[in-house]
Amino acid sequence: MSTPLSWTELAARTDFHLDPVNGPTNAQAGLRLFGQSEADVRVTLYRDNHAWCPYCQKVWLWLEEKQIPYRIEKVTMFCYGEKERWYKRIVPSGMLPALELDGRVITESDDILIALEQAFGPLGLGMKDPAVMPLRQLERLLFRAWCTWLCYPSRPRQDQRNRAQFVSVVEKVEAALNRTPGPYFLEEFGTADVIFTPYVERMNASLYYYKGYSLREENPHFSDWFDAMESRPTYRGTQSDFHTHAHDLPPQMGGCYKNEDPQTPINRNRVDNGPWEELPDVTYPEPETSRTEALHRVVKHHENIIKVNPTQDDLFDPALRCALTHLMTGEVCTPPPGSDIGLRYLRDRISVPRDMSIYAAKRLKESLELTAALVGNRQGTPIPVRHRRDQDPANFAKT
Ligand SMILES: N[C@@H](CCC(=O)N[C@@H](CS)C(=O)NCC(=O)O)C(=O)O
Repeated sequence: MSTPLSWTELAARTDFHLDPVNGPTNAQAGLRLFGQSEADVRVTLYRDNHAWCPYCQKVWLWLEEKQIPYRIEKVTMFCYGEKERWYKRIVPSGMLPALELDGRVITESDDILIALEQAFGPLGLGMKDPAVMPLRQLERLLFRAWCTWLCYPSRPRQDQRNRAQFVSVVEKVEAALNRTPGPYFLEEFGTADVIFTPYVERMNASLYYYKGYSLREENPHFSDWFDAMESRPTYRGTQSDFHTHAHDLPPQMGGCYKNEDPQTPINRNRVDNGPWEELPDVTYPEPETSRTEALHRVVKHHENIIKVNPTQDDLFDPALRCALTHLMTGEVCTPPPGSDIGLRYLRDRISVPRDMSIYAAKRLKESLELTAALVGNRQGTPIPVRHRRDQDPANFAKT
């Protein structure tokens, strides 16, 4: 097949609809009501545009679990653009997250959760509960061991020592998870699980990509915990994928360094070039809507997607439609010669969950790559590691 479907024909092939305000957890919402009225809103969460900030994910997940009605104001992170002046008037440091509760501004994610608990009650056992406190300390210990391993260049022997140090803390976490009858950190799901979520998700992605180490696959209790988290629609709505984290972390962390483990290049190739289906970043069954979701999101934003792509518009437009035609019909559609770079540029910039959910992104990447490979093997412009200004939201319409 050489003629792709038109934008009108493509639009007709998706009936994907998600109610951002009252539907399941999603990254696009500006208001969350959980069936309540706007007059009930006492909270505004200030978080980053791209859902990359781990501390924001912590507060986001807590609000979703407790179904507290809230507004969301999205702010630019230093690594991908300029901080909004209006935000610096509220939070002069520009740091995220911040929360406004009954008109009072609170920063520092732990202080935010404590304030939310005071207003709305704890999620399971609270932040200062004697059972939760040691788990919060353990999370910080794991965080530090992860940073030491990931964020400094090291020779093989030092890398091995850093790995051993990290694994020794993981063993403590495995032991903590093993002490409870269920998959969570305490008998019931609660604050402790929320506290661990953002960085454990990022550890799973980054160590797989930079160190050839698969946290989720190598540790049975972590594996059960991830599976249990993925059974929660709240977590699924905030969940990212390996590719997004592998490339959003370097500028945020001040660098991520790969080691010389023979598994590392294999993992890196899988994350960057697929097949994405095989990655241990998700295990819940793929929803039937993954393709229609991906199509819906691209159709909605296609004008901007085409505008920011490095390939000429009149070349990239049909190439993108070829990939989407493949996504929806399974039929191979040859794009114009020279469009491989543009297709891979987009493949590398699908951000989960900002743009779409994890399975939708896998399906779209698969079709973009298969279509690009028909006309060439050139890679897109490399993803920068010191900043992500290629992701400046100023180039995109508000979702
Ligand atoms: N201790 C703070 C840490 C917050 C933090 O480090 N936020 C980062 C993003 S993850 C930030 O706002 N950096 C400024 C920026 O990237 O614009 C908390 O728990 O809230």
